[in-house]
Amino acid sequence: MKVLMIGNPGSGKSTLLNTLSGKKEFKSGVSVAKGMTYQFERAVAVDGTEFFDTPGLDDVDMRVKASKAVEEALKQSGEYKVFFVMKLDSGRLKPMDLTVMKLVLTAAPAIGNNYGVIINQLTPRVYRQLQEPQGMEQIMYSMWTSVGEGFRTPYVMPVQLDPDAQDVDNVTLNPPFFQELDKFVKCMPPIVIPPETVKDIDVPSWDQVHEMMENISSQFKKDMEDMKNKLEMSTEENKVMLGKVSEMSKKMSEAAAKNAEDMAAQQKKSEEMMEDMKRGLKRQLDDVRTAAAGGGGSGGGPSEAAQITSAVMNGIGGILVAGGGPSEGAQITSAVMNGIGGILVAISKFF
Ligand SMILES: Nc1nc2c(ncn2[C@@H]2O[C@H](COP(=O)(O)OP(=O)(O)OP(=O)(O)O)[C@@H](O)[C@H]2O)c(=O)[nH]1
Ligand SMILES: [Mg+2]
Repeated sequence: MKVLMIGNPGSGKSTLLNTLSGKKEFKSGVSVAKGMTYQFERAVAVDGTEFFDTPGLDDVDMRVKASKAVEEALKQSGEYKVFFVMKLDSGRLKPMDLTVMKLVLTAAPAIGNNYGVIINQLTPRVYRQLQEPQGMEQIMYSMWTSVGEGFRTPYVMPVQLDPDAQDVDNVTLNPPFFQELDKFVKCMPPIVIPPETVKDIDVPSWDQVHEMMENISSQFKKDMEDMKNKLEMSTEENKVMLGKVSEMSKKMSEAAAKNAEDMAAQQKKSEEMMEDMKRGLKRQLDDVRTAAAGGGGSGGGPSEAAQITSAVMNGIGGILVAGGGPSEGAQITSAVMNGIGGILVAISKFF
């Protein structure tokens, strides 16, 4: 089994291979302007796995030499696990890394979409973002759009930056930073690359492909920003609508409370008027009774009957004006219909 790492200078290929192989056979470290690895190199682990390191292609002077080294690594025949190693720039894939992917995949069609992508040296914040489905989806979508049909891999692995490895030569990563990667490399399905199917990497078209990748990346960035703006706009509209609804329901509950208050005040007023009226009627009834008792021997003349009628009629008027309870009003009205005697009975019952 051959584990091959391809990618631009400084992406961390040699460091990862040293860590995975358990041997510090690949020279890794800081190299200003030039790549650290400048030719195809190999190391064999104790279990027989061969680890292939290649130079970064993003080095103008070295590009032709580096592409020959990658072709050589791809032509070793047998089973391969191919990985592209890259870092992000402000959370986004770099056109330079996508250019390398596109050129190498085109030169080795046997790989198709059976390769892995290691997004290396991620800051804790971006690493966390890529743990979210949405974060990883964005990376995958941008990558798939760039490499095109037939080259869209589902095997993408984010790896967090190991602070102890920063700018250190020939270092290996601490276990928490490569354990997941180790599993990822082991689980990657192998493919066979027949050497005769490997073509020359089209280095002369580098600038053209790179320009294409830049256009795709900036279009993707613009699409993402548009989407974000639309989302923010609809959130803003929702906020305005929600504000209106809560304002309306506040007004409605205020009106309902006021209505209840008015009704309670009205009720209280009616009760007070009813009480007044009862007291007035009682007084008049007492007057009638006193007048009736005073007329005793004569048996009551027409003037007494007139007095009683007028007292009762005043009572009824009082009730009608006060708008008292309908049952009481009805009792009195029907009593009037039945004559003065009836009125007296009804009024007596009323108290
Ligand atoms: N902090 C941190 N630094 C890393 C990590 N991986 C690599 N580095 C550092 O990055 C620098 C470059 O790493 P290399 O492994 O030499 O990169 P490369 O891809 O082999 O580079 P070339 O051989 O030039 O193509 C070194 O200083 C490493 O210590 C990591 O996970 N965390
Ligand atoms: Mg290297």
